[in-house]
Amino acid sequence: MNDRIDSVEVLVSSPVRNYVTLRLRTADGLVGLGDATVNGRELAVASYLSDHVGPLLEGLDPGRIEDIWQYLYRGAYWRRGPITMAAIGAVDMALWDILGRRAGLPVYQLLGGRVRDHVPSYGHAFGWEIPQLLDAVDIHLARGARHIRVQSGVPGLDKVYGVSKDLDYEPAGRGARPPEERFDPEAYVRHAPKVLEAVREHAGPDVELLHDAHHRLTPTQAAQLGKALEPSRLFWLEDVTPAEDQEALRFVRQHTTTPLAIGEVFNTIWDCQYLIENRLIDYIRTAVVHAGGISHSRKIYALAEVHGVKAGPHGPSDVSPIAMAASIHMGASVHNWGVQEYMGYPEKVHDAFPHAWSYSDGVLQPGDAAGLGVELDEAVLSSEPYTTAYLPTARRLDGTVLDW
Ligand code: EZ4
Ligand code: CO
Repeated sequence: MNDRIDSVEVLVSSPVRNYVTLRLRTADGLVGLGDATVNGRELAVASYLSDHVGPLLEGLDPGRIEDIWQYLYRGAYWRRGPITMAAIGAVDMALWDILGRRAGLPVYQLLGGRVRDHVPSYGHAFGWEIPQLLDAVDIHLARGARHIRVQSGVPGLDKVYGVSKDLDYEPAGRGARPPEERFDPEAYVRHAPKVLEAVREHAGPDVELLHDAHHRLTPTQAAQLGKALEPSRLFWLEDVTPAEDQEALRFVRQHTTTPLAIGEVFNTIWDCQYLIENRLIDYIRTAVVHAGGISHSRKIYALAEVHGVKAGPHGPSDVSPIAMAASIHMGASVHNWGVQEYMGYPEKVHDAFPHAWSYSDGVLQPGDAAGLGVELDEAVLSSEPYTTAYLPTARRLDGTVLDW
């Protein structure tokens, strides 16, 4: 018996970006934190938690982590999907946090202990023009990074995913409607190989290069791009096609040896199963927050391990430092780990979520604090109120909606 959950709080806050945070307390005074942020749908998951999940949790034994997961997942008729799974994910993270604090051990220790000295990560280098991009790559290299994601502009376009004309890149815009962008996949497919070739030439053979196509291509375009990028030897090419049509990846795979990564919008092991079992991808990108927390992510990684697929979790700045902590603890203890995306956070976000995990020289460390090792500074957290913010909507040059 591990006491009882006696308080469930959902905090919606906006230190630069919008975050949904779950805080559980036990009757004997322990606190557990979970991240439930779903970018652009924050209030939906906050309602799911406070209206539907919170009342179920009160009085339960927080040590029954797997049982509570099954209760919230199988016990509800309507299930799967990003809102449900982020809510369950937040509860699961908070329960592992409580267990760690109760035991006086970091979560990675509860997961079986370290299997590596540090957790490899990659950051984002971008430049609208190639010379700016090469300067950005140099900054990452000087920091000691071994993995770098590179994104650039496309001639003739004003806005392109992953890059801006100034040095700041923040995809989500405040306002009642998403900002709109015009995109030309054909021009992008023609241009991207030149960009990656210039980066490879500049950075030399040793560094690992990653690139994100953000669900914008047809299967044929994706295959052509993968082939054209082979001389640049990518670590991975991410999200080449919209993930619903999983058979498309088989076609892409038949035509290129460029490694493929996908899954940042997947929510359950069943979303990943076909691609993993058929070995159609090299890296599975589910984020611990959006795929049901630590308990469920472990199962996804275990399925991946059997099929030679590695973890490469999503880690933009809208995955809060709590979910980042959970991911780093998994990265320290999961054998088939590839690399953790680490976009980084504005200073205010680090201040709002003081954390034991750390980043330096291109790698992450979980730290040795008990639990997930993240606290809340509520004054900073609530210093900016939530306002609606959305990732952009993309349209083709003729106005047809394109996948963001
Ligand atoms: O577009 O952060 O790999 N990273 C990404 C991100 C996403 C947004 C959505 O959460 O694709 O930049
Ligand atoms: Co991505």
